[in-house]
Amino acid sequence: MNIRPETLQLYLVTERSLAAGRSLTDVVLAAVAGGVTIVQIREKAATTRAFIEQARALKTALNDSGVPLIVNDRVDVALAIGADGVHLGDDDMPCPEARRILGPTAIIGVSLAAAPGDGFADADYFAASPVFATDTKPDAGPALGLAGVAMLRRAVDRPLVAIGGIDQHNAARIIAAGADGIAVVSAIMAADDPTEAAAQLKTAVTRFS
Ligand code: TZP
Ligand code: MG
Repeated sequence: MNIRPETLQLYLVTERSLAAGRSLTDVVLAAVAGGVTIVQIREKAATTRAFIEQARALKTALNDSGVPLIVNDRVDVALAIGADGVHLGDDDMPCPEARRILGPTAIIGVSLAAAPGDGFADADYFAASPVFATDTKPDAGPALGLAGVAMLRRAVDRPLVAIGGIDQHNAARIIAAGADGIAVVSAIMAADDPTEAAAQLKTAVTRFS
């Protein structure tokens, strides 16, 4: 296992379109100052070249913080920039192939909507997705709810984070349901003050951890 549960406490997933004129790096660093513990760069529209440039810039910016950088979907981009790991969904490279390419120390995360079958032995953590419906990813599938988080907590023996529609008002309930942490996009990326938003989320998470 290449990640400790505490590292998942406050997981920021980026969305450039919500940065509202601010640079992605500035929003992410402000959020890290507020307590973000891990960052995933998610660039659904970027070309491969642009994704590599943006991921490399973010990795450099995060270097001093010690906060790990995970790449969404793309094992090749993660490998190219020496990211700490990759986050894989249903349509992405299967875990065993990702492990073979990235090596034994890379962090591999996998989104789950149901208990995993075979083929997930190489995953370091899982994400319950989506826990609630969200405008940020309208095609994310049916909401699992808190009962789904609790079910996955019982089903997996790895660190577990939850994503989808999480904000400062429901964050504590996610942890109470058994997740080690919360992953958010809009609650931080769209906040006027990402430092303050992250700090409030962190308080909600750690109160119940
Ligand atoms: N995967 C499942 S839901 C989601 C992703 C990337 C988006 C979560 O965004 P928000 O704004 O935190 O609801
Ligand atoms: Mg994906």
